[in-house]
Amino acid sequence: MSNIIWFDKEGDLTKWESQCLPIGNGYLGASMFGGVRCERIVLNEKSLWAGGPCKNRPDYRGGNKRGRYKYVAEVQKLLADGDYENAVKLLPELTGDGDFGAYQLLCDAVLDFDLPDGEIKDYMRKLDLDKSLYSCEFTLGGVRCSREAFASYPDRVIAFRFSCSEKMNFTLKLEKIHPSRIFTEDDTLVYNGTVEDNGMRFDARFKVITDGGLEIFSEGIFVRGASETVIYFTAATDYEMNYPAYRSGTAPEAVTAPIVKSAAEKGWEALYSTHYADYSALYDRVTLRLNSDIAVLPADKLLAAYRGGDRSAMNSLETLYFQYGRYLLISSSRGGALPANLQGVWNESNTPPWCCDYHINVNLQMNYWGAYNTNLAETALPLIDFLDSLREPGRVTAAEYYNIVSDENNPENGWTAHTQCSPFGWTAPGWEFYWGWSTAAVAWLMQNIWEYYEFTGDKKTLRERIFPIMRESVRFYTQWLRYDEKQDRLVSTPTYSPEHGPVTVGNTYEQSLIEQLFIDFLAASGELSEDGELQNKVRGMLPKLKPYHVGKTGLLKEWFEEDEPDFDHSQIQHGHRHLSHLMGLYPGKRITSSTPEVMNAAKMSMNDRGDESTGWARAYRLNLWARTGDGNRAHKLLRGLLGDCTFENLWDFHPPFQIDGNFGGSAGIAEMLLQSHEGVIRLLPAVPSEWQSGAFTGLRARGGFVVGAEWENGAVTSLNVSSKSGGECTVTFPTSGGVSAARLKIKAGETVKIM
Ligand code: FUC
Repeated sequence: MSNIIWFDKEGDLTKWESQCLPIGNGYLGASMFGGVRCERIVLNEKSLWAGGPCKNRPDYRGGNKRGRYKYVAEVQKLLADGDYENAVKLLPELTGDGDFGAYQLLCDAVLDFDLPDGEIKDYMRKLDLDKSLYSCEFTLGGVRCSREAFASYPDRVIAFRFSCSEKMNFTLKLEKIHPSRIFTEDDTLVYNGTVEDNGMRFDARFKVITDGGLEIFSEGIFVRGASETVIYFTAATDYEMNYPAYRSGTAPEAVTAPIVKSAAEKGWEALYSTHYADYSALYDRVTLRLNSDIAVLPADKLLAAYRGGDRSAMNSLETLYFQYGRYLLISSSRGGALPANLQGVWNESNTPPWCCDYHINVNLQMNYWGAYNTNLAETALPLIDFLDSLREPGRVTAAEYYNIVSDENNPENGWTAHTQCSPFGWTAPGWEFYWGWSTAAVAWLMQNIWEYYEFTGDKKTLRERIFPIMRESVRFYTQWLRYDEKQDRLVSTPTYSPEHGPVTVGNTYEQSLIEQLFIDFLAASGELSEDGELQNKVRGMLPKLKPYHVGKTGLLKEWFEEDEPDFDHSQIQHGHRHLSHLMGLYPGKRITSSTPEVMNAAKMSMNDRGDESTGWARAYRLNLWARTGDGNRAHKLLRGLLGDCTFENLWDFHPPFQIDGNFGGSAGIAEMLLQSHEGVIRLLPAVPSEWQSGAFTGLRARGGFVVGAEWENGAVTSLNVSSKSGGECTVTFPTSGGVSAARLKIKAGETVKIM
């Protein structure tokens, strides 16, 4: 089955987040509407940011205020003494300040086509996920027009092709531009400028190869009498992921000019085949079929049919959404570039929601949940690089807010970051405590990078890239934890469960994330045969974290103090979108079938939170229910995510558009089909009754195993497991008579067919 998002009508050029179709190569993004006479292409370069260090901001310090640890100590003392009122008064001191900046739009390219009058016929615009190719075709006044575009990672270029059965004219004009010079060099339109806020330099080039005439005017080009025009577009900035200056010192035009030149030399066909080879090497690893009947409908009608409960629309949309998440990840997260931000790489504004940043109290983590189980581990490399780049600025934050100091005698002594991060090493808390303080956010992110190793077995990357980041984070937490007499635990304090409830000591969110980090760190140390003082310290601290407690109500406690008489229950929101006390169930591995009491409390907590929420929060619930093994409930969440939180172009909304829900949804579908967090590979652990039959290939399990299976009436009918590097595993799978298990020994490069 082909995976195509298509429409039989033009998109509304004013409704970007719901109508556009996106392409991207990790560095660059373009989104198109399929406008017939007028088309708008929103263009992005992922490092184009306002904020950060610059001439006008010589004292930029990543948001860090000085000497905050004194207030932190005071707050800790007051909380330990039970003086909540005075502790809270000091919280405004535990914040960061300064210009955070924001992800910027590069510009809009607006195209006006000189077309005959008449009715638009045979219109179709589509994003073909299998081919990673956008196209739009129609007939107007007897003229057939075709427009295509793709974004190539290997050639770092976006190519647009405009063809017509008759010779036609069009203009291309750049709008919503930054301070710049727009000029031409031969057949190339150059848009060269700076971001006003910080002087970041950028250069964008449109090299125009046409069989018609080409004229240049001040903000654009005029193409006359052409039946085919190809535009090779690229852009670059002088940003570099390098503390403290964050500038490369290289003129961006030195990057862009050779790119468009060689792209044009290569030409459309050869560029596309390089692009397709690169893309399909990732994308084609996984296929999915749910049941057999499918609906072939434009995306808006498919969504409507899905909402109406149409079975074939369900099969089609769920597989499409699954692959769309993978497409979006490949298109927005590739090695060498920044990781996928709140909107991947796509952005139409200079003041986007939440600055279109790197939010780490759920969003950035969720962006990468599908990277491993949907077999796209390479897309997580930008995340590893980014976290590595936060270590140096994160040491300043560790020193100023936590008094954990790195110096010559004690280098790499601990780094941290809070709710929001920028490409300029903003690691300080936000400018308001109640959303901005999140000491355990980094511990959470450490799961994302440890899993890279769990799923790939790539020891070199573990040793050289991942372990140093984890180890320094572990150093931070081992110095941060305090013994609390009242609780008889080692605690993080003060803690604030993301955007919910009162400020407390050792809440479940922080305790459970630090516990998981310590466990993963010991596992990583074991893999690398590293053992020493730090590992001993961690072993000693681990049992004293005691994160999970079941409250009087039977729910898993989000706050340790919940049952105390003076606990302020009025601050609890039962339907809150965050599920911060359930980290141990997903993405963590501490609440499992072997901890039935806590599992039960977790389920009660999930019921208490309810199923209705914002986009990402539904995707989160979907993954959690998948982990409990309740396929029907997971499916209910998936239906809610698709039915209530998805735009026509299948982008997730919070609202507004936020890409984490797409990624979390895709990861959740994989989690319903295959799980491997309990030491065995479990097939169809949470398959709903709606998925009677189906098949998948290429899903990945921990240990680097790749699994393909088919099922009928919930029973596996065909199953194979392969491994690149070889290994042993146990696989369990439902059969018509119950659950079977197989112990496998797989040689490197071998595929074992179990049935
Ligand atoms: C977190 C969430 C919000 C939003 C923001 C970008 O802080 O609580 O809902 O998704 O990130």
